[in-house]
Amino acid sequence: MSSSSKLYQSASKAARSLLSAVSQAQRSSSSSVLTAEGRNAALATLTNLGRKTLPTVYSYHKAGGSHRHAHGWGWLAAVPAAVYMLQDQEAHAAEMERTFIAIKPDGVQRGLISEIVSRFERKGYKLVAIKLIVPSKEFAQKHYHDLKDRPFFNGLCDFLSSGPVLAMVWEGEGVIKYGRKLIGATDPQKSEPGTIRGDLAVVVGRNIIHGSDGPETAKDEIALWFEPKELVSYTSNTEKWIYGVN
Ligand code: DAT
Ligand code: MG
Repeated sequence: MSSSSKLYQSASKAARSLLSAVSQAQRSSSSSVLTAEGRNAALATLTNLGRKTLPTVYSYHKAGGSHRHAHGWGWLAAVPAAVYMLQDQEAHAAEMERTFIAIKPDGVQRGLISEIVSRFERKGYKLVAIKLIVPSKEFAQKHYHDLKDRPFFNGLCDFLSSGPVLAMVWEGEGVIKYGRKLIGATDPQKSEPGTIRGDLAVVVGRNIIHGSDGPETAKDEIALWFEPKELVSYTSNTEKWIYGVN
């Protein structure tokens, strides 16, 4: 198990025990259910997790520090929020990867941009870069350099540089491999129905979309098509509903 998975699990466990302590306390009208000692232990758990991995939670706790010694149950209101923030951070602790996806000139001309983008969006992946460009033939040759000895290489590069290409970077857990599943087999005659090529393309020479085939190519292709400043890192509000461990 990777260290981030371990962190992920220990954060989950801490979040769950906090939630159960809180709901137990909320079920009882007596304020003695969760003692000051227990409360401080719970907050210490959050703080320790925060120090290690969860800066948002830590600063949240620090910002709310004045409530620590307050009497009553006011501080409890902060706990579920902190737990959700913890879960937010958990999502980030998971290993996110990025892949390069491009809608080729045939897909753009056929008006399939929104259809294809929506399949990645609906799955739960996050768009972190996008632009419409007409690549030069030299650029297309760089992109497809692995195929330079294939008989179709020249025609393929002519085609890729024949019109606008929608270049994108998508982020998510397992997005490189699963993105290829969404796309389907290279030859649309063999792509399964339900995949992008299976549903929307007929022949290999017009298979409408490109997707990186592994972590190394993903890295190289993102670097070829985008400058680092064009990649936008942000937190999506839906992440806590897309990632989580129960
Ligand atoms: P993929 O695009 O699924 O990663 P690939 O990297 O093997 O497939 O090939 C790149 C593109 O080259 C592919 O999308 C379409 C074209 N191509 C592949 N095999 C071909 C063939 N046998 N005849 C014509 N074009 C082909
Ligand atoms: Mg390929």
